[in-house]
Amino acid sequence: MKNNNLKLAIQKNGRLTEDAVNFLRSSGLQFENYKQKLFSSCRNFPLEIVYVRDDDIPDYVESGAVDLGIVGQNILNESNKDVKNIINLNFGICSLSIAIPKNSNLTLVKQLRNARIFTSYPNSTKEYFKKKNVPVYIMAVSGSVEITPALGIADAIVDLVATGQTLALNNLKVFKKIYDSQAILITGKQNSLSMEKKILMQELIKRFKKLIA
Ligand code: PRT
Ligand code: ZN
Repeated sequence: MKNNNLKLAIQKNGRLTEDAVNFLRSSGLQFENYKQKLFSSCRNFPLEIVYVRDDDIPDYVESGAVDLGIVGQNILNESNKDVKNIINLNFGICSLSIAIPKNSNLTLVKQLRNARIFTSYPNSTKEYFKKKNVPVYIMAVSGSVEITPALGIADAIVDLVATGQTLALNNLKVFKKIYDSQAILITGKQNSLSMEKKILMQELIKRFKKLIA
């Protein structure tokens, strides 16, 4: 990896990987097959593309380990890092939503008072219920949140929803949306960037904005 090149982090292996790679290629960047590598160097721009877990991207951008990142808005909302959203990328579209059993007839958020809520997004969930002034018990789990109501341990869950198929398969339905999300391009403070890198960064962002427009 060339140290004076810009660095952009994308998800290594997941839902955003293919769309992120396609987006970068559509913007004219040329780089080789990413599958077996931890980074690729662009052939036609002084840029290294770095492949990491999506959860780590805000941290790497905030600390300046990389200059740019592509990540779900949801990850950023949950992690509260000091980074800037530069462009909405129009892929990875989903929402963070509260879901309840299909046969439930709840209609108001306040009816969830003292409910047990399982989620992989404890911070977003806590903030939402605090704003609504409804006390709930929030339990954080790292995956398969949809199973917890069937296990009898959760009254509701908070999870990402795209098509709603996963909820339906688990006899759940959306109750309320907490926020919409999509993939975004983020940068850090850029204070310590050289003038040369700042110019390159502006050039790249201009290219990306043109593609989105
Ligand atoms: O390994 P790594 O940590 O990098 O990946 P990950 O497993 O944490 O994330 P991954 O690949 O599942 O998702 C990456 C990003 O894609 C998320 O952070 C979101 O920004 C975005 N995204 C878009 C989604 C979905 N749509 C989505 N539907 N992420 C997850 N889901 C899951 C959801 O959690 C639920 O289990 O898909 C299921 C619901 O989908 P539907 O279509 O049945 O409603
Ligand atoms: Zn992740």
